[in-house]
Amino acid sequence: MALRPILVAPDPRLKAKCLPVAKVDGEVARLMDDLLDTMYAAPGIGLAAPQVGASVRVLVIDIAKDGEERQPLRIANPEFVWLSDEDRSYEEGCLSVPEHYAEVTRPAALRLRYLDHQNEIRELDAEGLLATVIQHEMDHLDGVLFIDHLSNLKRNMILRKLTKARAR
Ligand code: GNR
Ligand code: NI
Repeated sequence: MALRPILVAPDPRLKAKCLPVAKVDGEVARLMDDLLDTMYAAPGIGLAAPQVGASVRVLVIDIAKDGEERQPLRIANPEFVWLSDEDRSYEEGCLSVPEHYAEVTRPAALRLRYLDHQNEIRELDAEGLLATVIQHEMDHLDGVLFIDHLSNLKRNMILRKLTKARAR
């Protein structure tokens, strides 16, 4: 069990394009477990490696509700196999953009291919909240935050507030 500090925007480490892992070995599996511990403690429903300063294509998700059994997803090197033409809009937040929320429109459903914590190739079909969070986390691996989907005006307003809040 290890918690890692979560980086807050604007931080250049959140803008980097992350590299794939060569394979999911013990070190990557440990990173996945640290990400889950950090995500549950926050609390959040997803967390990507760059949010704790690790520039690799690794992320975790658990959208189970409070009181329900945990359903952790440990994901490395994810790729979209399919994205729906249909979109959906959802009010997103981000642990790296604390206390700000905005509607983001993305494909409503998808199929994902990835490596799990045992380095096995897996595929997953997702819709609804899970599809939204998968895309939010995969954006992080390319240095993209949900505020990058907003107008320049809205994004700059949020970034200015985060910079001011940090100075305190
Ligand atoms: O905890 C989180 N909630 C959330 C809500 C709507 C859309 C996306 C998310 S992900 C976020 C955690 C986070 O920042 N992951 O990168
Ligand atoms: Ni996020």
